Amino acid sequence: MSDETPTTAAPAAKPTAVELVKTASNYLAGDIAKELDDEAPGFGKPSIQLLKNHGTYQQDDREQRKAKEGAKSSREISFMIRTCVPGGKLTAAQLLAAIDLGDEVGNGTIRLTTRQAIQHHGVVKGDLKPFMQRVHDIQMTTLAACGDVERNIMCCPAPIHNHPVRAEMQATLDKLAKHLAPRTRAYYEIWLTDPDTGEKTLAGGTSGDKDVEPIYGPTYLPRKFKTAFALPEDNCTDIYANDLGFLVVHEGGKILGYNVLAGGGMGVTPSAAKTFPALAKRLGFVPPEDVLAIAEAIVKVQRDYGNRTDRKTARLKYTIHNMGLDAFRTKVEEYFGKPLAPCHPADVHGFDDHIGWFEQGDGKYFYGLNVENGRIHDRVVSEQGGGFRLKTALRRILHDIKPGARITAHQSLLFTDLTITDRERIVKILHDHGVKTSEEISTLRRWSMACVALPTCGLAVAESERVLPGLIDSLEPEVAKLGLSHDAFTVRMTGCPNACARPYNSDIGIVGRTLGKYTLFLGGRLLGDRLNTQYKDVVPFEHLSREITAVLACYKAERHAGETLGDFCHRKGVDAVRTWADEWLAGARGA
Ligand code: SRM
Ligand code: SF4
Repeated sequence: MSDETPTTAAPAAKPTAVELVKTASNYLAGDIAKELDDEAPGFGKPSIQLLKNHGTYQQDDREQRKAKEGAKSSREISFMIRTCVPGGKLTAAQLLAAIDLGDEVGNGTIRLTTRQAIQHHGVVKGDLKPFMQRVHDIQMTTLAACGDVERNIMCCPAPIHNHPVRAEMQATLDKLAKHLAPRTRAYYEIWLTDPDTGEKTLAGGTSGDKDVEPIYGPTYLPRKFKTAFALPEDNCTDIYANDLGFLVVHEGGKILGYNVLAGGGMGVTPSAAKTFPALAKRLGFVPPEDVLAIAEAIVKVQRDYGNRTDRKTARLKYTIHNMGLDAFRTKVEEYFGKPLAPCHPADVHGFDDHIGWFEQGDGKYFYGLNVENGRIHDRVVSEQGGGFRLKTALRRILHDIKPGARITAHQSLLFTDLTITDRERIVKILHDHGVKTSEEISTLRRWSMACVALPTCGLAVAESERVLPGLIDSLEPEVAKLGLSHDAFTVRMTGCPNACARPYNSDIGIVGRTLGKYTLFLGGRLLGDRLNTQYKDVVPFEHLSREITAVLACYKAERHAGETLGDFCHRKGVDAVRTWADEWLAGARGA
């Protein structure tokens, strides 16, 4: 069954427009090459869809739209480009090149994403090809960073060498990332042909030729597909939010196998009741040598049974919901060719964001630097001072010290392979550029995360990255007054319910509802294994600080010893927390 030519589910209904585009594209080639050479600043609709699979989104700065109203074209087109960084692991040279690209053809900043990848914004059409070529030159790719394929696979990035399990897990991720990478030649032919000779050939294969894409077939997947690896004691990759998760089961420094989790996903469309966030379900256990085969089987089941008639319900979570978990498992076993063993009892019980100084176990050190919302930029407020120059500081560190670099799933950065003397040098460089070390920022800020949102994200209905730092500024003194400065809880904000900063399993989720207004969620937790519950809706941004402070006051007053914020809200229930907090806000509790 697994070797059969892919078929699509629900044949009676009409495939979506995106499906038709993929089908006609000859393995993602379409008319991209032709349109790349024309004079227009952007691409036609089918190419815009296909380009996502090549790692780029056609966008426009939504604030420029307003500024240009009345002009011939009110949209200034540019492109977001995402580069894959499997497991978040890259070299100093690669990160430096990414920063250079941001300066040379992007908007002068780069962004570390919630899935350990890198995003550039503001690239114009004429710079796309040189951009892809530079990325290729540094042995990286943008292929499959977005689109209906396996995305950047996540893995705990910590380089802890006396923990052989981590090294083996990271090596397995590398193999899986290669195995699930699309094999179409379209990417190479469009972006990587010699610009001088202009030599181009048609994309490999013809529609229906399963050898071009033995795993995906000509129509690829019905929707994006995301995979993560995690350890029970360290779920820093938020494994339960992924379509496919491999939870390492280990004993005595050896990997016994992996618990396979399937069907996690966060995005919701509020107008469509059929959509919902879901945690991945525990499917079964596989020995290490079966990781590639089980991943391939699950991808193929999703390929053949995922919904290609409605993109809103096309993710694996809906396939599992519609089939039922047992029927899904049976189908996976059929494709896998043997039964799946039941899950090992191991489950997530710890979380580490790897921020701060650590020994690697090989005589070297690594340092986790908190990068607020993953944005690497210089923010000079005035000639007299203020602001910080993070981008310039990173250039110095990467150039002078040449550490390894790793991106965390919390949008931050690890410098690896440091000697003891590098510690002082790094701190000095950061301070010289007005950048706070991780030790100098609050626990609250360290565990906060915001998505991109305005002005580039076409789906944003509210601000996120640009307002979360200010919200944290206003919360910090309140948290200190309550004596909670050392309590770790996740605050995750997004500019819409698509949930790119994974707000639905956080302690405090803040989700854009409409411009300047948000829905508040409570009761998830650091471990990432529980969805939170809606607490208040349509909360104006200006009220968020006091609303959250009231919740924290309730937590402080009524928590059990050792109870985390999320566990407290979950135990007490959002209704009881709301009643208490509203009384506190009204002054009835001595606020
Ligand atoms: Fe996301 C769409 C940014 C992680 C769920 N996401 C988008 C787009 C491409 C907007 C668009 O479709 O036009 C955003 C680009 C905005 C911009 O201007 O840069 C965008 N997503 C991001 C990033 C950069 C947020 C960040 O601040 O880091 C993250 C890039 C990750 C990466 O490197 O691959 C990012 N997105 C996520 C996550 C978190 C995760 O994967 O762990 C989620 C929730 C998990 C999930 O997939 O369910 C997520 N993004 C979505 C969705 C909702 C998908 C759904 O099934 O409902 C969309 C909209 C869509 O696909 O239609 C979306
Ligand atoms: Fe855009 Fe919404 Fe994702 Fe934020 S959550 S980046 S606003 S799609």
